[in-house]
Amino acid sequence: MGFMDQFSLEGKIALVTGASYGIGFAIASAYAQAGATIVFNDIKQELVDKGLAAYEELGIKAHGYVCDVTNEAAVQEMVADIEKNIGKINILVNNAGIIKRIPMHEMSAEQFRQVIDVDLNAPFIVSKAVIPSMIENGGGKIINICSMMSELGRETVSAYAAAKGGLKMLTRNICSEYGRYNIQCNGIGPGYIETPQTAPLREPQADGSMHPFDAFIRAKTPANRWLKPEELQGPALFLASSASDAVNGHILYVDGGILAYIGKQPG
Ligand code: NAP
Ligand code: GCO
Repeated sequence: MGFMDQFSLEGKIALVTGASYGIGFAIASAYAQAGATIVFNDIKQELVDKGLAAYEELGIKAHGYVCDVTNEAAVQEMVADIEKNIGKINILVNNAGIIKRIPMHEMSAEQFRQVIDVDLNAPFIVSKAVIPSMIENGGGKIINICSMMSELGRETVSAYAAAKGGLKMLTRNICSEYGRYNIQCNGIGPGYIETPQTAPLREPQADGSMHPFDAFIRAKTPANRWLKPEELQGPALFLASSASDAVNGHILYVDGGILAYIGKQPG
């Protein structure tokens, strides 16, 4: 086996949740290029179809499922179908996520719960569904998509920060409970990435001006720019491959240095 073979995903089956587009799509596409069979889900058939077409455009024959990751019965049914018709899942990326930017004192308990449900409860549900087969299979890789908000707070994202902080600890607990079965569970903590989720903070406003957050985050990022989904592909491949078999319970921040930086001096 050559040195670089440790980064190969040949023969592996990867489930990436919420991967019709955005970060999940970028990660799944990288895994396909490394040899993995790609399975993804989305809530709506039209988005699954759109995702299948987008993968096809890259020459990737992906498998798509309509499944709401917060629905445990639906997740268990999806995983059973994958295992029956495609094979046991070797790699799980808990990527599906939502955010609601609302001042906490104006946020309803239902809105708070919705964010926790997708961003924290769902990674538990999907991980629980795939772990038994990973144990039978002699091991596996679980990668949770965390956030700057796993470490930092900011106005209007209380539910999201609570969920992503919890997801950091869920990552460490899966590592602690299942490391003995050769299951490595790590997180990726992206910085600020150009996807539909951050479009409201990044794109020109109705009056043509830029959202003040755009200048703010550029000043907080040493590279002075937003990052691209493709910049997560290398770190995600590392954590999915045998190159990271001795890495467990780690959150790999891919943030252009935000967490290390006090921020650009004004003026
Ligand atoms: P995005 O563009 O909003 O995509 C999120 C994906 O998750 C969509 O495909 C969405 O499907 C899917 N999804 C949402 N709820 C779901 C559910 N209940 N069941 C199944 N799929 C569901 O987000 P993104 O920027 O690619 O982010 C992906 C992950 O990275 C999220 O966990 C996010 O918190 C995290 N993250 C993002 C950034 C960033 O700067 N963009 C930074 C750090 C972490 P629908 O379109 O059908 O809703
Ligand atoms: C926000 C952004 C962030 C990013 C990401 C940062 O409103 O602050 O949406 O939360 O999505 O999580 O790592």
